[in-house]
Amino acid sequence: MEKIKNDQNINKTNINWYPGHMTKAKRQMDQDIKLIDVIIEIIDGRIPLSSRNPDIDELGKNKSRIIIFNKADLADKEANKKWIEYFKGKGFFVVETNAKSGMGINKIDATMMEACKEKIERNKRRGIVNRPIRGMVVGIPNVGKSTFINSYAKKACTKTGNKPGVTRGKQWIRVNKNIELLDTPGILWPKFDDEKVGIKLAITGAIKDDILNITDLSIYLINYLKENYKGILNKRYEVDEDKEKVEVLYDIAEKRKCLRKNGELDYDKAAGILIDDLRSGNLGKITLD
Ligand SMILES: Nc1nc2c(ncn2[C@@H]2O[C@H](COP(=O)(O)OP(=O)(O)O)[C@@H](O)[C@H]2O)c(=O)[nH]1
Ligand SMILES: [Mg+2]
Repeated sequence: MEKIKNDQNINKTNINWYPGHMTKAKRQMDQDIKLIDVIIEIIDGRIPLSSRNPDIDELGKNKSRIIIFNKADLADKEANKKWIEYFKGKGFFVVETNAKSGMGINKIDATMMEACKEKIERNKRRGIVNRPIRGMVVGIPNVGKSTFINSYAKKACTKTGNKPGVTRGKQWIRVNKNIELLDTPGILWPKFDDEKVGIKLAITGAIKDDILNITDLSIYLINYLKENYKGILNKRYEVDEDKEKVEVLYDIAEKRKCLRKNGELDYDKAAGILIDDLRSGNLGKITLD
């Protein structure tokens, strides 16, 4: 009994709100990873660190690794460059993409081949030809896994179906004669060592915003924008952003005529407008990590 109570408390403090799910997803991924050569990890370019779950490094330690730096269209261009260099420096192959528009997708084939070069050469030496390299897309919720798979694979190719005995129950998408992709992406759980990571995940929409208070999120965002993207709040809402962060939120509520029924300012509504504007890119290209 005592233990259950504790678990519920953990849920309330938002550290780990889906432990059951997480264990199951991880076990599934452990199995799937055995079937593939290369892990295609999708991250949200606005939060390149916060949108990664480092468990993938352990799970995929013997596999080739590609990072898809997705939602690059919403993130700060200068920051994108720096983060991409950072990941390359760690030994990852990196492709910058907008999975929604298709930007960068044409670079995936060559990157897959490059990432699996050793494997392809080993196969050749052993006389194994015509064996496609196999990849699996992984990432935390909402980073664009489905959009990516659709954009990269689904349109132009056929499903290979089940291969009895070898890959029972698995659907593979044949991208071209050299490449196959596991049809279903692996879902990683966001990680919350740090409260700020949770806040950034909620602001960008990776986790449900009812888990964290939207006004708190907006205050964090206002403070961050004041410090890192001077002028953006002023430009969008015509507010004096040098004011204290809470007052900036009041001013946004006023400018946007966010009123409750009793005529008082509705800060929650203003917070919602701000967060929506960030998510849709209306505030401009912003990186939070
Ligand atoms: N602007 C932008 N939106 C994207 C991009 N990739 C995905 N999205 C959007 O992000 C949301 C989540 O994408 P989805 O593929 O469902 O994520 P999944 O949960 O990882 O499968 C959807 O609204 C997509 O249209 C991108 O590169 N740029
Ligand atoms: Mg999906």
